[in-house]
Parts: sequence; structure tokens; C-alpha cells
Amino acid sequence: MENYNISNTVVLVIGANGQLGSVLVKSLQEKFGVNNVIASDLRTREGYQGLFEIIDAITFERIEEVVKAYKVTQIYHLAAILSAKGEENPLQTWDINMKTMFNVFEVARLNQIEKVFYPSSIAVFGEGADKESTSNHAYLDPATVYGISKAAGENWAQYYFLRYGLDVRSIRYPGVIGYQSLPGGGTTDYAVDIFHKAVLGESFSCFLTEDTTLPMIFMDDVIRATIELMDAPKESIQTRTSYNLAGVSFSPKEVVEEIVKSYPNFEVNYEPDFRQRIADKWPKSIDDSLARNEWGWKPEFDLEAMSKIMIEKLKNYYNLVQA
Ligand code: AKB
Repeated sequence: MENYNISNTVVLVIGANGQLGSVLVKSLQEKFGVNNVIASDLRTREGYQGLFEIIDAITFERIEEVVKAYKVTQIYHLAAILSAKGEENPLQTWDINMKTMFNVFEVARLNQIEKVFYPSSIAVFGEGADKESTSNHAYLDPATVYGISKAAGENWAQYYFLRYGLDVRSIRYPGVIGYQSLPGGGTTDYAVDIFHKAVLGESFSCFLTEDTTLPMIFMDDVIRATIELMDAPKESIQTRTSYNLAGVSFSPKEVVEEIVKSYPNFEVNYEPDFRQRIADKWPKSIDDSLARNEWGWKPEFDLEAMSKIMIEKLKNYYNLVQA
């Protein structure tokens, strides 16, 4: 049965076919009802159940058309070109990441949208930040065009809040690990791919060195964080740039140690490529005390719990596919 949508919330998710969007949409459908969530992306998704609109967020008019047609009250803007992919064409990445963000903020401002979610990333940090327990207020000197666009975007989020009262909320996502979907174009992608290879009985070639520790988070935690942030009372959101969010930190070697508990013959070789330089600039661990104190964030999944679920779920998935 569809949930009773007491708040009359109608959500538009832009970038709904991505790693996070495809999972978030399901949680939003459960929360607000299938008919109150509009998924959108550049292409339709096979098998998707629910309302779907094709939106290229480069086009302001198209976003506004959908917002007006469905009387949208909240927008989640998840479309962006990530750290590794973004380096292939820096100027195009900048244009796409910034233009789509401005379009969303402007459509929201001009159409009395109640809340906007704008994801940032650990990619905003660079050499100038401490590597361990990186503070929310650490100096931001990102080294990728993706990181630069997110650092700028956070400041624009704050600007729209201070200047126009637009309620934009943001989290600096770590690498997201989930069995439901595949990441694309990021530096943390190895940590999802490695589980797929292990379960398929294949060896894995890792593009980072074995001791490259990065902040990561399990999908269930990150979805819960996003929804909790959006649900928090407005007064408690004191940080209008973006919140640090910590899940779990690990290196390729540590994740392999978990995987070999189930697959003792799993083989990994390390062939660092250009993504190593990106990862080397990022924090190893994150201080998320602002998120904990201001809206009660607390992660639930550590590396061991996350790895067990990844392996179980992917085993089921591949058994079904191969059956
Ligand atoms: C990436 O690796 O680019 C992303 C991120 C950390 O924002 N997963």
C-alpha cells in the first residue's frame, strides 16, 4: 500500500540512474509514495517502476517544465561528472557540473521549492587539509576539476541560502559501497568492483596501491544520512556549505583481508594509474562531528559488516543471473 504523504511532498531526483540515485529513489518512494517521486535522467531505465522523466539538467526549461507539471516541492540534484572521469575533459566537466547546479538552484528559487539536496564530496579536500580526521572547516584546495566544482558548489549552496533563503542541504560523500548499483567515473570505484570480481571467481587488478586508505560508506548508511539530513528541522542545519560524513575508512589491502575470509584464493594485483594521484590528495579519515551534533548522524556499518552483506547479496544476484 502506498504511504500516506502527509506533507504533500513531491520529490524530483535528477541523476536517478546513477549509483546512489537508483537506490535513493526506492527509499524516497517508500517514504513519500510511488506517485510522489519523479525519477529523471538522460535516458529511461529498463524495468524502472514509477514516474520517470527524461531530463538533461543542462536545460533550465526542461527542469522547470517537470517541476511545474508535477508541482515538485523538493529536488535532489545527483547528476555530476566524478573525479576520475572529470579529468578526461576538465573544461567540459566544469561546465556540466556548474551549469546543472545553477539550473537546479535557479529553478528551485523561482518556483518556491521547499528543499534542495546538493551532494558534495571528500574530493573538495587537497594538500592543505589534515589527512586524518579531516575537519569540516579544513582548508579546501581540491586538485581535480570535480573537487573544484564541488567546493564552488558548496559555496553557492550557502549563497542561495543566505541571499534567497533557499533551503539547500549538502553532504560531502565519501566513496559509496553498495551491491545494488555500479559506480561510474570515480576514484573510489575499485571498492565496489573488487567485490563483483571476488564473487565471480575472477582476479582483480586494483588501480590504487594496497595501502591507499580512503573514507568510504556503505549504501544503507549513506541513504539514511541523506534522508535524515533532509528531514532535520531547518533550525538544526547550521552548516550551509556541506557536512563531512564518515562511514568507515579502509585500504584495498584491508578490504582484500575481508574478502579472503570467504574466497581464500582471491587474487589481486596492484597497478596504480592516474587515479592514485587523485587518491593521494584526499583524506584518509573524516571528522563528522558537525553532522553528529547538528542533526544526529551516526554510521552503523563497519568494514566487516559491509563486506559480509556485499558478498551475500552479490552471490544471490549472480546465482540468479546465471541460473
Ligand atoms: C569519486 O571517487 O569521485 C566519488 C567521490 C568520492 O565523490 N566516489
